[in-house]
Amino acid sequence: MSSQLEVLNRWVDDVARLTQPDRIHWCDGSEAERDRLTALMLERGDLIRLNPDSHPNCFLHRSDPRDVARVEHLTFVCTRDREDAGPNNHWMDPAEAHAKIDALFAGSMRGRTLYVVPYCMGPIDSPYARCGVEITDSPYVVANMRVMTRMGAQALARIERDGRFVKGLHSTGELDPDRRFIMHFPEELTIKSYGSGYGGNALLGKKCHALRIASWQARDEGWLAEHMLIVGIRNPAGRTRYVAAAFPSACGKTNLAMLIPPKGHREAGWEVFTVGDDICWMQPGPDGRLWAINPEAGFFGVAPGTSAKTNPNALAMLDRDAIFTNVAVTADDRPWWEGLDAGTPAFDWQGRPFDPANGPAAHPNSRFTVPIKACPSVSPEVDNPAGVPIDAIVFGGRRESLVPLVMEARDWRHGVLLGAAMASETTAAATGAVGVVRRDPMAMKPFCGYNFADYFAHWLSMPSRATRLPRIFHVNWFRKGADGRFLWPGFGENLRVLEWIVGRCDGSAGAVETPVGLLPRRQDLNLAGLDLTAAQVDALLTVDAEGFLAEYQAIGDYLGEFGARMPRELRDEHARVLAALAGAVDRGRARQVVNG
Ligand code: OXD
Ligand code: MN
Repeated sequence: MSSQLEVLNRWVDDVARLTQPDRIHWCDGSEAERDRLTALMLERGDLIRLNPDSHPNCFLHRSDPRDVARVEHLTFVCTRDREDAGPNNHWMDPAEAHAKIDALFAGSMRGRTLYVVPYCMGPIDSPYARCGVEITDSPYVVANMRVMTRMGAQALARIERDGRFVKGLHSTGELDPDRRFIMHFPEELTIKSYGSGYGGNALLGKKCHALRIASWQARDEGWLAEHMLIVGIRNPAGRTRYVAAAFPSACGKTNLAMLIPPKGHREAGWEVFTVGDDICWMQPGPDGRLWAINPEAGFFGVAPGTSAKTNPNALAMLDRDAIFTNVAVTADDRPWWEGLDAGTPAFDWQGRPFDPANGPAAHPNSRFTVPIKACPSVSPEVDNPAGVPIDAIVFGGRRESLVPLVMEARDWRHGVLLGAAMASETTAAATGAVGVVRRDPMAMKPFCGYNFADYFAHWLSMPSRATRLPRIFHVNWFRKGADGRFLWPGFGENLRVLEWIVGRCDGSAGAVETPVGLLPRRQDLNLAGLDLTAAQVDALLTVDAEGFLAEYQAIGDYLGEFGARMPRELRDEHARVLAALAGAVDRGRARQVVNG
Protein backbone atom coordinates (compact mmCIF):
# COMPACT_ATOMS: atom_id res chain seq x y z
CA MET A 1 0.00 0.00 0.00
CA SER A 2 1.33 3.44 -0.84
CA SER A 3 2.00 5.93 1.93
CA GLN A 4 -0.22 8.95 2.41
CA LEU A 5 2.62 11.21 1.28
CA GLU A 6 2.72 9.33 -2.02
CA VAL A 7 -1.05 9.71 -2.33
CA LEU A 8 -0.71 13.41 -1.58
CA ASN A 9 2.15 13.88 -4.06
CA ARG A 10 0.21 12.16 -6.80
CA TRP A 11 -2.85 14.34 -6.11
CA VAL A 12 -0.75 17.54 -6.15
CA ASP A 13 0.75 16.43 -9.49
CA ASP A 14 -2.73 15.75 -10.92
CA VAL A 15 -4.04 19.10 -9.74
CA ALA A 16 -0.99 20.93 -11.12
CA ARG A 17 -1.51 19.23 -14.48
CA LEU A 18 -5.10 20.48 -14.47
CA THR A 19 -4.63 24.00 -13.09
CA GLN A 20 -1.18 24.81 -14.61
CA PRO A 21 0.34 26.92 -11.81
CA ASP A 22 3.65 28.72 -12.36
CA ARG A 23 4.98 27.53 -9.01
CA ILE A 24 4.15 25.04 -6.24
CA HIS A 25 4.76 25.87 -2.60
CA TRP A 26 4.37 23.36 0.23
CA CYS A 27 3.39 25.28 3.37
CA ASP A 28 5.32 24.48 6.54
CA GLY A 29 3.35 26.86 8.77
CA SER A 30 6.49 28.71 9.95
CA GLU A 31 6.64 32.37 10.92
CA ALA A 32 9.18 32.99 8.16
CA GLU A 33 6.72 31.64 5.63
CA ARG A 34 3.94 33.83 7.06
CA ASP A 35 6.18 36.91 6.84
CA ARG A 36 7.10 36.19 3.20
CA LEU A 37 3.42 35.73 2.29
CA THR A 38 2.43 38.91 4.11
CA ALA A 39 5.11 40.89 2.23
CA LEU A 40 3.85 39.43 -1.05
CA MET A 41 0.22 40.31 -0.28
CA LEU A 42 1.15 43.85 0.78
CA GLU A 43 3.03 44.27 -2.49
CA ARG A 44 0.09 42.94 -4.53
CA GLY A 45 -2.45 45.04 -2.64
CA ASP A 46 -4.23 41.95 -1.25
CA LEU A 47 -3.52 43.32 2.21
CA ILE A 48 -3.29 46.83 3.60
CA ARG A 49 -1.25 47.42 6.74
CA LEU A 50 -3.31 48.99 9.54
CA ASN A 51 -1.92 51.52 12.01
CA PRO A 52 1.23 49.79 13.37
CA ASP A 53 1.16 51.80 16.61
CA SER A 54 -2.43 51.10 17.63
CA HIS A 55 -2.75 47.75 15.76
CA PRO A 56 0.66 46.11 15.37
CA ASN A 57 0.76 43.29 12.83
CA CYS A 58 -2.87 43.87 11.78
CA PHE A 59 -3.97 43.87 8.15
CA LEU A 60 -7.05 44.68 6.11
CA HIS A 61 -8.22 42.64 3.15
CA ARG A 62 -10.87 44.08 0.84
CA SER A 63 -12.64 41.36 -1.06
CA ASP A 64 -14.31 41.65 -4.40
CA PRO A 65 -17.65 43.36 -3.56
CA ARG A 66 -19.46 40.42 -5.16
CA ASP A 67 -17.74 37.97 -2.83
CA VAL A 68 -18.67 38.79 0.77
CA ALA A 69 -20.58 35.81 2.21
CA ARG A 70 -21.33 32.12 1.91
CA VAL A 71 -23.25 31.20 -1.22
CA GLU A 72 -25.70 28.52 -0.20
CA HIS A 73 -27.37 28.39 -3.64
CA LEU A 74 -24.00 27.44 -5.18
CA THR A 75 -23.07 24.91 -2.50
CA PHE A 76 -23.63 21.25 -3.40
CA VAL A 77 -23.42 17.87 -1.74
CA CYS A 78 -22.59 15.36 -4.47
CA THR A 79 -23.49 11.83 -3.39
CA ARG A 80 -24.10 8.82 -5.62
CA ASP A 81 -27.66 8.56 -4.34
CA ARG A 82 -29.51 11.89 -4.31
CA GLU A 83 -31.53 10.81 -1.25
CA ASP A 84 -28.33 10.65 0.81
CA ALA A 85 -27.88 14.41 0.39
CA GLY A 86 -31.54 14.99 1.22
CA PRO A 87 -33.91 17.88 0.50
CA ASN A 88 -31.85 20.05 2.85
CA ASN A 89 -28.93 20.16 0.37
CA HIS A 90 -28.46 21.14 -3.24
CA TRP A 91 -27.39 17.97 -4.98
CA MET A 92 -25.47 17.16 -8.13
CA ASP A 93 -24.40 13.81 -9.51
CA PRO A 94 -20.70 13.37 -8.59
CA ALA A 95 -19.49 12.69 -12.15
CA GLU A 96 -21.36 15.70 -13.48
CA ALA A 97 -20.12 17.88 -10.61
CA HIS A 98 -16.47 16.86 -11.12
CA ALA A 99 -16.75 17.53 -14.85
CA LYS A 100 -18.39 20.91 -14.33
CA ILE A 101 -15.96 22.20 -11.75
CA ASP A 102 -12.83 20.66 -13.29
CA ALA A 103 -13.64 22.58 -16.47
CA LEU A 104 -13.42 25.75 -14.40
CA PHE A 105 -10.19 24.64 -12.69
CA ALA A 106 -8.51 23.91 -16.06
CA GLY A 107 -5.64 26.38 -16.39
CA SER A 108 -7.02 28.52 -13.52
CA MET A 109 -3.66 28.79 -11.72
CA ARG A 110 -1.63 30.02 -14.70
CA GLY A 111 0.59 32.85 -13.54
CA ARG A 112 -0.18 31.91 -9.92
CA THR A 113 1.40 29.87 -7.15
CA LEU A 114 -0.26 26.65 -6.05
CA TYR A 115 -0.03 26.37 -2.27
CA VAL A 116 -0.26 22.96 -0.60
CA VAL A 117 -1.70 23.52 2.90
CA PRO A 118 -1.67 20.47 5.21
CA TYR A 119 -3.84 21.14 8.25
CA CYS A 120 -5.18 19.41 11.33
CA MET A 121 -8.67 20.14 12.70
CA GLY A 122 -8.34 19.79 16.47
CA PRO A 123 -5.39 19.50 18.88
CA ILE A 124 -2.58 17.90 16.91
CA ASP A 125 -2.31 14.93 19.28
CA SER A 126 -6.04 14.41 19.87
CA PRO A 127 -7.57 11.10 18.82
CA TYR A 128 -10.68 13.13 17.88
CA ALA A 129 -8.79 15.45 15.48
CA ARG A 130 -8.88 14.90 11.72
CA CYS A 131 -6.55 16.14 8.99
CA GLY A 132 -6.92 17.54 5.53
CA VAL A 133 -4.92 19.20 2.80
CA GLU A 134 -6.15 22.29 1.01
CA ILE A 135 -4.65 23.18 -2.34
CA THR A 136 -5.28 26.86 -3.05
CA ASP A 137 -3.99 29.67 -5.25
CA SER A 138 -4.86 32.34 -2.68
CA PRO A 139 -2.19 33.58 -0.25
CA TYR A 140 -5.04 35.20 1.74
CA VAL A 141 -6.55 31.75 2.23
CA VAL A 142 -3.15 30.39 3.34
CA ALA A 143 -2.77 33.23 5.86
CA ASN A 144 -6.25 32.57 7.27
CA MET A 145 -5.79 28.79 7.36
CA ARG A 146 -2.60 29.34 9.37
CA VAL A 147 -4.66 31.10 12.05
CA MET A 148 -7.78 28.92 11.88
CA THR A 149 -6.12 25.48 11.88
CA ARG A 150 -2.99 23.70 13.07
CA MET A 151 -1.28 24.09 9.70
CA GLY A 152 2.03 22.91 8.23
CA ALA A 153 4.73 20.37 9.03
CA GLN A 154 3.07 18.87 12.13
CA ALA A 155 -0.15 18.26 10.24
CA LEU A 156 1.76 16.60 7.41
CA ALA A 157 3.42 14.24 9.88
CA ARG A 158 0.04 13.36 11.37
CA ILE A 159 -1.45 12.68 7.93
CA GLU A 160 1.27 10.10 7.37
CA ARG A 161 0.41 8.49 10.73
CA ASP A 162 -3.40 8.65 10.23
CA GLY A 163 -3.32 7.03 6.82
CA ARG A 164 -6.05 9.34 5.45
CA PHE A 165 -6.89 12.98 4.88
CA VAL A 166 -9.64 15.13 3.35
CA LYS A 167 -8.70 16.59 -0.04
CA GLY A 168 -9.78 20.19 -0.65
CA LEU A 169 -9.10 21.96 -3.93
CA HIS A 170 -9.67 25.70 -4.11
CA SER A 171 -9.09 28.43 -6.66
CA THR A 172 -10.34 31.99 -6.52
CA GLY A 173 -10.74 31.74 -10.28
CA GLU A 174 -12.08 35.01 -11.66
CA LEU A 175 -14.26 35.75 -8.57
CA ASP A 176 -17.16 35.72 -10.97
CA PRO A 177 -20.42 34.75 -9.21
CA ASP A 178 -21.50 33.03 -12.42
CA ARG A 179 -18.41 30.82 -12.32
CA ARG A 180 -18.59 29.80 -8.68
CA PHE A 181 -19.30 26.44 -7.00
CA ILE A 182 -18.62 24.93 -3.59
CA MET A 183 -18.88 21.18 -4.02
CA HIS A 184 -18.60 18.35 -1.52
CA PHE A 185 -18.03 14.68 -2.29
CA PRO A 186 -18.38 13.07 1.15
CA GLU A 187 -17.97 9.54 -0.23
CA GLU A 188 -14.58 10.57 -1.62
CA LEU A 189 -13.62 12.80 1.35
CA THR A 190 -13.15 15.54 -1.24
CA ILE A 191 -14.09 19.24 -1.54
CA LYS A 192 -13.79 21.44 -4.62
CA SER A 193 -14.39 25.18 -4.36
CA TYR A 194 -14.05 27.61 -7.25
CA GLY A 195 -14.60 31.32 -7.76
CA SER A 196 -14.75 32.70 -4.19
CA GLY A 197 -12.17 33.85 -1.65
CA TYR A 198 -14.70 34.32 1.20
CA GLY A 199 -13.99 32.44 4.45
CA GLY A 200 -16.88 29.98 4.55
CA ASN A 201 -16.45 29.21 0.84
CA ALA A 202 -12.65 29.19 0.71
CA LEU A 203 -11.13 28.23 4.08
CA LEU A 204 -11.98 24.63 3.40
CA GLY A 205 -11.08 23.37 6.88
CA LYS A 206 -14.01 25.29 8.35
CA LYS A 207 -17.55 24.75 7.05
CA CYS A 208 -16.67 22.40 4.19
CA HIS A 209 -14.49 19.96 6.13
CA ALA A 210 -15.28 20.45 9.83
CA LEU A 211 -19.05 20.47 9.25
CA ARG A 212 -20.21 19.07 5.89
CA ILE A 213 -17.64 16.31 5.42
CA ALA A 214 -17.13 15.72 9.15
CA SER A 215 -20.88 15.37 9.82
CA TRP A 216 -20.90 12.54 7.28
CA GLN A 217 -17.84 10.90 8.86
CA ALA A 218 -19.32 11.41 12.33
CA ARG A 219 -22.49 9.58 11.34
CA ASP A 220 -20.44 6.67 10.00
CA GLU A 221 -18.18 6.60 13.06
CA GLY A 222 -20.74 7.31 15.82
CA TRP A 223 -19.94 10.88 16.87
CA LEU A 224 -21.30 14.40 16.27
CA ALA A 225 -19.86 17.30 14.22
CA GLU A 226 -21.90 20.38 15.09
CA HIS A 227 -22.23 24.12 14.47
CA MET A 228 -21.73 24.90 18.16
CA LEU A 229 -19.62 27.04 20.42
CA ILE A 230 -18.07 25.44 23.50
CA VAL A 231 -17.88 27.34 26.76
CA GLY A 232 -16.76 26.44 30.28
CA ILE A 233 -18.72 27.93 33.19
CA ARG A 234 -17.14 27.87 36.64
CA ASN A 235 -19.51 28.46 39.53
CA PRO A 236 -18.49 30.03 42.82
CA ALA A 237 -17.98 26.54 44.29
CA GLY A 238 -15.22 26.02 41.71
CA ARG A 239 -17.00 23.46 39.55
CA THR A 240 -16.64 23.99 35.79
CA ARG A 241 -19.35 22.67 33.52
CA TYR A 242 -19.05 22.74 29.74
CA VAL A 243 -21.88 23.83 27.49
CA ALA A 244 -22.09 23.42 23.71
CA ALA A 245 -24.48 25.80 21.98
CA ALA A 246 -25.82 25.92 18.43
CA PHE A 247 -27.03 29.19 16.93
CA PRO A 248 -27.37 30.13 13.27
CA SER A 249 -24.62 32.26 11.75
CA ALA A 250 -24.26 35.80 13.11
CA CYS A 251 -26.58 35.20 16.11
CA GLY A 252 -23.99 35.89 18.81
CA LYS A 253 -22.08 32.59 19.19
CA THR A 254 -18.78 34.46 19.43
CA ASN A 255 -20.19 36.83 22.06
CA LEU A 256 -21.62 33.97 24.13
CA ALA A 257 -18.37 32.00 23.90
CA MET A 258 -16.47 34.97 25.37
CA LEU A 259 -19.10 36.20 27.80
CA ILE A 260 -17.99 38.35 30.72
CA PRO A 261 -20.20 37.69 33.77
CA PRO A 262 -22.26 40.60 35.12
CA LYS A 263 -20.64 42.42 38.03
CA GLY A 264 -22.57 40.65 40.78
CA HIS A 265 -21.73 37.25 39.32
CA ARG A 266 -18.06 38.19 38.88
CA GLU A 267 -17.86 39.27 42.49
CA ALA A 268 -19.54 36.05 43.59
CA GLY A 269 -16.85 34.08 41.74
CA TRP A 270 -18.43 33.06 38.42
CA GLU A 271 -16.00 32.69 35.51
CA VAL A 272 -16.41 31.82 31.84
CA PHE A 273 -13.83 30.07 29.65
CA THR A 274 -13.81 29.99 25.86
CA VAL A 275 -13.11 26.65 24.19
CA GLY A 276 -14.57 27.47 20.76
CA ASP A 277 -16.99 29.84 19.03
CA ASP A 278 -18.26 28.00 15.96
CA ILE A 279 -17.68 24.26 15.63
CA CYS A 280 -17.78 21.39 18.11
CA TRP A 281 -16.84 17.76 17.55
CA MET A 282 -18.24 15.46 20.25
CA GLN A 283 -17.39 11.82 20.83
CA PRO A 284 -18.75 9.41 23.44
CA GLY A 285 -15.99 8.83 25.99
CA PRO A 286 -15.31 5.71 28.07
CA ASP A 287 -17.26 7.29 30.96
CA GLY A 288 -20.44 7.51 28.85
CA ARG A 289 -20.25 11.29 28.53
CA LEU A 290 -19.78 13.31 25.35
CA TRP A 291 -16.28 14.77 25.10
CA ALA A 292 -15.81 17.79 22.87
CA ILE A 293 -12.96 19.42 21.00
CA ASN A 294 -12.94 22.64 19.02
CA PRO A 295 -11.51 21.62 15.66
CA GLU A 296 -10.44 25.21 14.97
CA ALA A 297 -7.46 27.17 16.28
CA GLY A 298 -8.82 30.66 15.63
CA PHE A 299 -11.90 32.81 15.31
CA PHE A 300 -13.38 34.05 12.05
CA GLY A 301 -15.81 36.38 13.76
CA VAL A 302 -18.36 38.95 12.60
CA ALA A 303 -16.94 42.43 13.29
CA PRO A 304 -20.05 44.70 13.25
CA GLY A 305 -21.66 44.87 16.66
CA THR A 306 -18.45 43.82 18.44
CA SER A 307 -17.91 46.47 21.11
CA ALA A 308 -16.84 47.12 24.68
CA LYS A 309 -20.46 46.46 25.67
CA THR A 310 -21.20 43.36 23.61
CA ASN A 311 -17.86 41.56 23.71
CA PRO A 312 -14.96 43.22 25.54
CA ASN A 313 -12.91 40.02 25.30
CA ALA A 314 -13.09 40.05 21.49
CA LEU A 315 -12.23 43.72 21.38
CA ALA A 316 -9.17 43.07 23.55
CA MET A 317 -7.77 40.54 21.09
CA LEU A 318 -8.34 42.66 17.98
CA ASP A 319 -5.58 45.20 18.44
CA ARG A 320 -2.71 42.97 17.30
CA ASP A 321 -2.00 40.03 14.98
CA ALA A 322 -5.45 40.17 13.35
CA ILE A 323 -6.58 39.96 9.75
CA PHE A 324 -9.66 42.07 9.03
CA THR A 325 -11.85 41.52 5.99
CA ASN A 326 -14.18 44.20 4.61
CA VAL A 327 -14.20 46.49 7.65
CA ALA A 328 -13.99 50.28 7.28
CA VAL A 329 -10.92 52.32 8.30
CA THR A 330 -10.47 55.59 10.16
CA ALA A 331 -8.34 58.46 8.88
CA ASP A 332 -5.42 57.11 10.95
CA ASP A 333 -5.76 53.56 9.56
CA ARG A 334 -7.54 51.89 12.44
CA PRO A 335 -10.16 49.27 11.67
CA TRP A 336 -13.73 50.47 12.19
CA TRP A 337 -17.19 48.93 12.08
CA GLU A 338 -20.71 49.81 13.11
CA GLY A 339 -21.18 49.38 16.84
CA LEU A 340 -17.64 50.46 17.80
CA ASP A 341 -17.76 53.25 20.36
CA ALA A 342 -14.54 54.98 19.32
CA GLY A 343 -13.45 56.52 16.03
CA THR A 344 -15.21 57.50 12.84
CA PRO A 345 -14.90 55.83 9.46
CA ALA A 346 -12.96 57.69 6.77
CA PHE A 347 -13.10 54.91 4.14
CA ASP A 348 -15.78 52.26 3.76
CA TRP A 349 -15.25 48.53 3.22
CA GLN A 350 -14.78 49.08 -0.50
CA GLY A 351 -12.13 51.76 0.08
CA ARG A 352 -14.39 54.63 -0.96
CA PRO A 353 -14.46 57.82 1.14
CA PHE A 354 -17.21 57.05 3.64
CA ASP A 355 -20.62 58.34 2.61
CA PRO A 356 -23.65 57.09 4.58
CA ALA A 357 -25.62 57.26 1.33
CA ASN A 358 -23.62 54.17 0.22
CA GLY A 359 -24.81 52.11 3.20
CA PRO A 360 -22.88 50.94 6.26
CA ALA A 361 -19.17 51.76 6.45
CA ALA A 362 -18.19 48.15 7.27
CA HIS A 363 -19.85 45.34 5.36
CA PRO A 364 -22.49 43.72 7.67
CA ASN A 365 -20.62 40.42 7.26
CA SER A 366 -17.13 41.91 7.68
CA ARG A 367 -14.87 39.66 9.70
CA PHE A 368 -11.80 39.35 11.88
CA THR A 369 -9.43 36.39 11.94
CA VAL A 370 -7.44 35.91 15.16
CA PRO A 371 -5.86 33.00 17.02
CA ILE A 372 -7.94 31.56 19.84
CA LYS A 373 -4.94 31.87 22.16
CA ALA A 374 -5.24 35.67 21.90
CA CYS A 375 -8.60 35.58 23.67
CA PRO A 376 -8.38 36.77 27.30
CA SER A 377 -10.98 34.16 28.32
CA VAL A 378 -9.35 31.22 26.48
CA SER A 379 -9.85 27.96 28.36
CA PRO A 380 -6.78 26.18 29.77
CA GLU A 381 -8.33 23.04 28.21
CA VAL A 382 -8.31 24.34 24.64
CA ASP A 383 -5.42 22.08 23.59
CA ASN A 384 -6.40 19.12 25.75
CA PRO A 385 -6.35 16.12 23.39
CA ALA A 386 -9.11 14.48 25.46
CA GLY A 387 -11.43 17.46 24.99
CA VAL A 388 -13.90 18.67 27.62
CA PRO A 389 -16.99 16.81 28.94
CA ILE A 390 -20.26 18.42 27.82
CA ASP A 391 -23.02 18.77 30.46
CA ALA A 392 -25.55 20.79 28.47
CA ILE A 393 -26.41 21.33 24.83
CA VAL A 394 -28.19 24.59 24.03
CA PHE A 395 -30.08 25.37 20.85
CA GLY A 396 -31.11 28.90 20.01
CA GLY A 397 -32.48 31.07 17.28
CA ARG A 398 -33.28 34.68 16.58
CA ARG A 399 -37.03 34.93 17.21
CA GLU A 400 -38.82 38.23 17.81
CA SER A 401 -41.95 36.57 19.14
CA LEU A 402 -43.40 33.35 20.58
CA VAL A 403 -40.26 31.51 21.72
CA PRO A 404 -39.54 31.97 25.47
CA LEU A 405 -36.20 33.00 26.94
CA VAL A 406 -35.25 29.45 27.91
CA MET A 407 -36.76 25.99 28.11
CA GLU A 408 -35.39 22.56 28.89
CA ALA A 409 -36.18 19.36 27.03
CA ARG A 410 -37.71 16.65 29.20
CA ASP A 411 -35.36 14.01 27.78
CA TRP A 412 -32.92 13.40 24.91
CA ARG A 413 -35.63 12.55 22.38
CA HIS A 414 -37.54 15.74 23.18
CA GLY A 415 -34.23 17.62 22.95
CA VAL A 416 -33.65 16.27 19.46
CA LEU A 417 -37.10 17.59 18.52
CA LEU A 418 -36.25 21.01 20.01
CA GLY A 419 -33.13 21.07 17.81
CA ALA A 420 -34.96 19.80 14.75
CA ALA A 421 -37.68 22.43 15.27
CA MET A 422 -35.25 25.36 15.35
CA ALA A 423 -36.03 28.35 13.20
CA SER A 424 -34.36 31.72 12.99
CA GLU A 425 -34.45 35.05 11.21
CA THR A 426 -31.76 35.09 8.49
CA THR A 427 -28.62 37.28 8.78
CA ALA A 428 -25.93 38.73 6.51
CA ALA A 429 -23.63 35.69 6.91
CA ALA A 430 -25.12 34.22 3.75
CA THR A 431 -26.20 35.96 0.57
CA GLY A 432 -29.97 36.45 0.23
CA ALA A 433 -32.73 38.19 2.17
CA VAL A 434 -32.07 39.16 5.79
CA GLY A 435 -34.66 38.89 8.60
CA VAL A 436 -36.81 36.14 7.12
CA VAL A 437 -37.73 33.25 9.46
CA ARG A 438 -36.44 29.97 8.10
CA ARG A 439 -36.17 26.47 9.54
CA ASP A 440 -32.60 25.88 10.62
CA PRO A 441 -32.47 22.57 12.56
CA MET A 442 -29.61 22.56 15.03
CA ALA A 443 -28.23 25.61 13.13
CA MET A 444 -27.02 23.04 10.58
CA LYS A 445 -29.24 23.91 7.60
CA PRO A 446 -26.32 25.22 5.57
CA PHE A 447 -23.81 22.72 6.96
CA CYS A 448 -25.21 19.21 7.33
CA GLY A 449 -23.46 17.07 4.71
CA TYR A 450 -26.31 14.55 4.44
CA ASN A 451 -30.07 14.05 4.62
CA PHE A 452 -31.53 15.74 7.72
CA ALA A 453 -33.83 12.74 8.25
CA ASP A 454 -30.72 10.54 8.67
CA TYR A 455 -29.07 13.23 10.76
CA PHE A 456 -31.98 13.28 13.23
CA ALA A 457 -31.89 9.47 13.30
CA HIS A 458 -28.18 9.68 14.13
CA TRP A 459 -28.89 12.12 16.98
CA LEU A 460 -31.65 9.78 18.22
CA SER A 461 -29.16 6.90 18.22
CA MET A 462 -26.84 8.64 20.70
CA PRO A 463 -28.45 7.11 23.85
CA SER A 464 -27.27 3.72 22.57
CA ARG A 465 -23.71 5.06 22.29
CA ALA A 466 -23.36 7.20 25.43
CA THR A 467 -25.02 6.60 28.78
CA ARG A 468 -24.49 10.03 30.38
CA LEU A 469 -25.67 12.37 27.66
CA PRO A 470 -25.94 16.13 28.24
CA ARG A 471 -29.26 17.79 29.07
CA ILE A 472 -30.74 19.77 26.18
CA PHE A 473 -32.06 23.35 26.31
CA HIS A 474 -33.44 25.98 23.95
CA VAL A 475 -32.87 29.74 24.38
CA ASN A 476 -33.99 32.91 22.65
CA TRP A 477 -32.16 36.16 23.46
CA PHE A 478 -33.96 38.05 20.71
CA ARG A 479 -37.54 38.32 21.96
CA LYS A 480 -39.06 41.77 21.38
CA GLY A 481 -41.82 43.63 23.23
CA ALA A 482 -44.80 45.43 21.68
CA ASP A 483 -42.58 48.54 21.39
CA GLY A 484 -40.20 46.63 19.10
CA ARG A 485 -37.36 46.67 21.68
CA PHE A 486 -35.54 43.59 22.92
CA LEU A 487 -37.05 42.30 26.16
CA TRP A 488 -33.90 40.63 27.42
CA PRO A 489 -30.67 42.62 27.89
CA GLY A 490 -28.51 39.83 26.44
CA PHE A 491 -24.68 39.75 26.26
CA GLY A 492 -23.09 39.30 29.73
CA GLU A 493 -26.54 39.01 31.31
CA ASN A 494 -27.04 35.76 29.37
CA LEU A 495 -24.98 34.18 32.14
CA ARG A 496 -28.14 34.34 34.27
CA VAL A 497 -29.74 31.85 31.88
CA LEU A 498 -26.59 29.73 31.82
CA GLU A 499 -26.64 29.78 35.63
CA TRP A 500 -30.11 28.23 35.54
CA ILE A 501 -28.91 25.70 32.95
CA VAL A 502 -25.94 24.57 35.04
CA GLY A 503 -28.22 24.65 38.09
CA ARG A 504 -30.48 22.16 36.30
CA CYS A 505 -27.42 19.99 35.67
CA ASP A 506 -26.52 20.23 39.37
CA GLY A 507 -30.10 19.44 40.38
CA SER A 508 -30.34 22.73 42.26
CA ALA A 509 -32.58 24.84 39.98
CA GLY A 510 -36.36 24.56 39.80
CA ALA A 511 -38.62 24.42 36.75
CA VAL A 512 -42.26 24.11 35.69
CA GLU A 513 -43.47 21.63 33.12
CA THR A 514 -45.28 23.03 30.05
CA PRO A 515 -46.28 21.35 26.78
CA VAL A 516 -43.14 22.68 25.04
CA GLY A 517 -40.64 21.95 27.80
CA LEU A 518 -39.55 22.86 31.31
CA LEU A 519 -39.32 26.57 32.07
CA PRO A 520 -37.90 28.45 35.05
CA ARG A 521 -40.29 30.47 37.16
CA ARG A 522 -39.19 33.99 37.99
CA GLN A 523 -37.80 32.81 41.30
CA ASP A 524 -35.73 30.11 39.58
CA LEU A 525 -33.72 32.73 37.67
CA ASN A 526 -31.18 34.99 39.30
CA LEU A 527 -32.46 38.40 38.15
CA ALA A 528 -30.90 40.44 40.97
CA GLY A 529 -29.77 43.85 39.81
CA LEU A 530 -31.58 43.64 36.47
CA ASP A 531 -33.91 46.40 35.51
CA LEU A 532 -36.79 44.24 34.25
CA THR A 533 -40.46 44.80 35.02
CA ALA A 534 -42.65 41.90 36.16
CA ALA A 535 -44.52 42.19 32.85
CA GLN A 536 -41.29 41.81 30.90
CA VAL A 537 -40.29 38.72 32.88
CA ASP A 538 -43.78 37.27 32.36
CA ALA A 539 -43.52 37.91 28.62
CA LEU A 540 -40.15 36.16 28.51
CA LEU A 541 -41.45 33.17 30.46
CA THR A 542 -44.88 32.66 28.92
CA VAL A 543 -45.87 29.69 26.83
CA ASP A 544 -48.37 30.79 24.22
CA ALA A 545 -49.96 27.40 23.55
CA GLU A 546 -52.12 28.72 20.73
CA GLY A 547 -49.14 30.30 18.99
CA PHE A 548 -47.04 27.18 19.58
CA LEU A 549 -49.81 25.00 18.20
CA ALA A 550 -49.51 26.85 14.88
CA GLU A 551 -45.70 26.67 15.12
CA TYR A 552 -45.77 22.91 15.75
CA GLN A 553 -48.17 22.41 12.87
CA ALA A 554 -45.61 24.16 10.65
CA ILE A 555 -42.83 22.02 12.16
CA GLY A 556 -44.89 18.92 11.33
CA ASP A 557 -45.20 20.10 7.72
CA TYR A 558 -41.46 20.66 7.62
CA LEU A 559 -40.62 17.22 9.03
CA GLY A 560 -43.13 15.76 6.58
CA GLU A 561 -41.08 17.12 3.66
CA PHE A 562 -38.52 14.39 4.40
CA GLY A 563 -41.08 11.66 3.78
CA ALA A 564 -40.77 8.13 5.12
CA ARG A 565 -37.07 8.62 5.82
CA MET A 566 -37.92 10.86 8.79
CA PRO A 567 -37.49 8.64 11.89
CA ARG A 568 -40.75 7.46 13.42
CA GLU A 569 -39.40 8.28 16.89
CA LEU A 570 -39.19 11.96 15.98
CA ARG A 571 -42.62 12.00 14.37
CA ASP A 572 -44.04 10.38 17.51
CA GLU A 573 -42.34 12.93 19.71
CA HIS A 574 -43.73 15.71 17.55
CA ALA A 575 -47.22 14.19 17.80
CA ARG A 576 -46.86 14.02 21.59
CA VAL A 577 -46.04 17.76 21.87
CA LEU A 578 -48.77 18.68 19.39
CA ALA A 579 -51.35 16.74 21.41
CA ALA A 580 -50.15 18.36 24.65
CA LEU A 581 -50.52 21.81 23.08
CA ALA A 582 -53.98 21.04 21.70
CA GLY A 583 -54.98 19.72 25.15
CA ALA A 584 -53.74 22.93 26.83
CA VAL A 585 -55.72 25.08 24.40
CA ASP A 586 -58.84 22.95 25.02
CA ARG A 587 -58.43 23.30 28.77
CA GLY A 588 -58.39 27.07 28.36
CA ARG A 589 -54.65 27.34 29.01
CA ALA A 590 -53.92 29.13 25.76
CA ARG A 591 -51.35 31.26 27.56
CA GLN A 592 -49.45 29.76 30.43
CA VAL A 593 -47.52 32.37 32.39
CA VAL A 594 -45.19 30.08 34.30
CA ASN A 595 -45.13 32.43 37.28
CA GLY A 596 -48.89 32.47 37.51
C1 OXD B 1 -19.51 31.42 10.06
C2 OXD B 1 -20.88 31.20 9.54
O1 OXD B 1 -18.68 32.08 9.41
O2 OXD B 1 -21.62 30.46 10.20
O3 OXD B 1 -19.22 30.89 11.14
O4 OXD B 1 -21.23 31.75 8.49
MN1 MN C 1 -20.72 29.57 11.89
